[in-house]
Amino acid sequence: MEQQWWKEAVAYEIYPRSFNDSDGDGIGDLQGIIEKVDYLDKLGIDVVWLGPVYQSPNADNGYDISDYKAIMDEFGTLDDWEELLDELHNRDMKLIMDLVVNHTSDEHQWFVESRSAKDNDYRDYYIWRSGEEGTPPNNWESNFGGSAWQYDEETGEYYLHLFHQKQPDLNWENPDLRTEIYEMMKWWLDKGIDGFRMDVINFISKEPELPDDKDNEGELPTGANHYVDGPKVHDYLQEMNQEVLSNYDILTVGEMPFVDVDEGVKYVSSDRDELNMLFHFEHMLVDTPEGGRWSGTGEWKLTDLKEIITKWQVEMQEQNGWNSLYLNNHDQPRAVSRFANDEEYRVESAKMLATLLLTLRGTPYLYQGEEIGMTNFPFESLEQVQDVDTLNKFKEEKKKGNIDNFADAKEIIRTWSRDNSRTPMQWDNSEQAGFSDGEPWIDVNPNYEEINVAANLANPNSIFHYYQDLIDLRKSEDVLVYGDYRLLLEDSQSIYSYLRVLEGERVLVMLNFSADETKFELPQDIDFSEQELLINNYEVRADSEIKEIDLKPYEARVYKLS
Ligand code: TEU
Repeated sequence: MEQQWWKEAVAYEIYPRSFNDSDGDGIGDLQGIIEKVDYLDKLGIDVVWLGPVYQSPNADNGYDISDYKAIMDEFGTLDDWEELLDELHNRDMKLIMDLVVNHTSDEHQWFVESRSAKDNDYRDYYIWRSGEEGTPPNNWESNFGGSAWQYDEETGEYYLHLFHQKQPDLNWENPDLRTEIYEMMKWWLDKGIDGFRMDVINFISKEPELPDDKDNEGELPTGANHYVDGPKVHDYLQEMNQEVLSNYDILTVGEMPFVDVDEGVKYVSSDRDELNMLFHFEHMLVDTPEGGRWSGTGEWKLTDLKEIITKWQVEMQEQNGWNSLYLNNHDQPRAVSRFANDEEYRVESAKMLATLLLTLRGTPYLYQGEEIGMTNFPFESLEQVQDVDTLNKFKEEKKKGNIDNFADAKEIIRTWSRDNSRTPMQWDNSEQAGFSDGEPWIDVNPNYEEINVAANLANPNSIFHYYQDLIDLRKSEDVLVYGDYRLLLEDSQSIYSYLRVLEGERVLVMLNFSADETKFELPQDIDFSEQELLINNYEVRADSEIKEIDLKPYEARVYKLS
């Protein structure tokens, strides 16, 4: 297995709007991030993935970009950004930027031109189709609900938007557009950034006929079959690699909703020269009801989660690919609320999930607040919801007559809203959790007095310190980076256990996903004469042997076997 810095790195996602506000306007900003660089260094982070900070009217919090080469006013200036890059590099940390090139804002100059006339030079930068007002060109649905088409009176045609109507999709068939994007990427790379996280990059190639979707599956938005991993996506990424990526020593990670493992390995197999790794969503669908997120709250089985993770672990290792690992991000509920226990066993179970994240094969990505066990938000009214996805779908469901008011949607919003992970980072127990001296753009979680960074730093047994120890451990044990993964106890509904194996070195991981004490029985064929406890989330107990142990609720242990 080829060694690469990006395989050994631990990454941390910052959602800039919610991280730290330095100027009291209630919105996180670049100077706010700079204030916290030492904090990230202390945690042991190697790579910061910075959510979009480009100029944007914020229909989707920066994922609608109106100028790729300017910084959003609310976040600061290009000088602030340069300072952040320097501060990270001075501490041997790297910076990867969000690259959002499936769509732009409708306020981007290209789109302003494009919509102005059918014969405008930029017309073909976007996807226009003729149609009578009221009958969209096909039945595709936006990922945020409603039709994926917006009628534009100026020229009497429709444009495609797979997300918000203020996010028109770019037409990657157009070579001039591709050249402009590559040029923009080089502009940032030449400033010294260390890579890109590529937003919905597996959506950029649409089937050119844009056919109606006749066999839509429940969880996918209608139309997805005709643009997820579309016909030319690998050609485009190989071209991008050739033109741009291969000229730099960088980390590239593609965000790829709905990708499956067979397609997934194609994007990242080392001999195909596309990307280094990808974010798939299969484990994010494990608890999604058949009819999609708005049809219910999430039930899931550990055996399903293990099956999904195992499939990706094994395929990537067999096909020369590399995984990225994550349990939450700015679009997902908080991991501890979703996959563990955010009440009685919040601390123990957050540590247990951390153990999973840091001992699987792949590059781990923490999401801000995960390292202190931040939880979902207890929404009480629609006024507390800021997320355009939630608000749009609420409107659509109401139109369909499925819901009437907030109370009908409360449990769904509490379970799924993207805002769960977008509430301000909880720095201390002062007002607004130390996030801002002003009124935050989104409410602070009321549990900030208990759950915050200051309290975590003061307590040697905190979740923060456990992450710190795990990150150190991962860096000191090659087997945790490069070792093969082998699942144990496949059928257990409460225990997730696996081995990592590298040239005779073996690490054994045991994770109790249940709130009950659970018996762990080591399979007979695993022989060893000695074991060394590397890390665990309860007080160390003097167990005479590990062939059979009663694991406490959410207990996690990692052993080295010899
Ligand atoms: O996300 C793509 C995407 O499909 C998710 O937003 C999806 O809605 C979510 O996982 C719920 O299932 C990316 C960005 O991460 C997101 O913030 C943007 O809104 C979206 O693209 C459009 O740029």
